[in-house]
Amino acid sequence: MDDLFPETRERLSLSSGAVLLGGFARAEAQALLHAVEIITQQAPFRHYRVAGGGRMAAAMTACGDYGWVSDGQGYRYVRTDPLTGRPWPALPSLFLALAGRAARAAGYEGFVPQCGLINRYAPGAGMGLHQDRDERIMEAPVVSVSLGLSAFFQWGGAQRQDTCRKVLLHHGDVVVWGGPSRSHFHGVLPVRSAQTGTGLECRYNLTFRVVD
Ligand SMILES: O=C(O)CCC(=O)C(=O)O
Repeated sequence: MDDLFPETRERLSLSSGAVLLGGFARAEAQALLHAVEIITQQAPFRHYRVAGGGRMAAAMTACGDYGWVSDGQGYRYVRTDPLTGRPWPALPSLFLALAGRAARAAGYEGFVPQCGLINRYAPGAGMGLHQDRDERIMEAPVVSVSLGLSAFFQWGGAQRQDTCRKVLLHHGDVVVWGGPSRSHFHGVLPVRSAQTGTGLECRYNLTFRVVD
């Protein structure tokens, strides 16, 4: 099934340890977007290069003690923004509180992220199937918040060739994955434009992570 009726999306298990919390962040979406705007004044969006030389379709930035970067030296977390030479902007308390609440709702107590990665997807941009494995601590979950345009999230298994489930993520949805699902493959299909509702012309995704 590609999409789900609202009443079944409030808490939808994707696999053991992974759950969609439909609309969990909707009430605070405007405040989250405002925080993103302030962060990106200090650490602007940029397109990283990936292994092989291509450009990532999603523009990225980060906040917190660490940001994820990709360059000629590979994929990794660093404490200083290579674009500005300054530390990443602090994680706003709003982000910390939401991440902790969402993790708890998904069954993960005591989640305190060190990093908030921010992806911006213009229409046509997506993210290929991948695992999140650059964090040195894999015990903590990843908390992922969707804002703006809707997009199909691909949720796979521990192996790249495992069958993927497609779930449409809307403005204010949160997905949490950890435990047995922490290394599952996932991706985002190219975002389509011309949607109504939020007035935003792109999709934002915030992921909160523990790095070390
Ligand atoms: O945009 C999303 O929903 C997922 C982002 C993602 O997979 C990542 O940042 O690793």
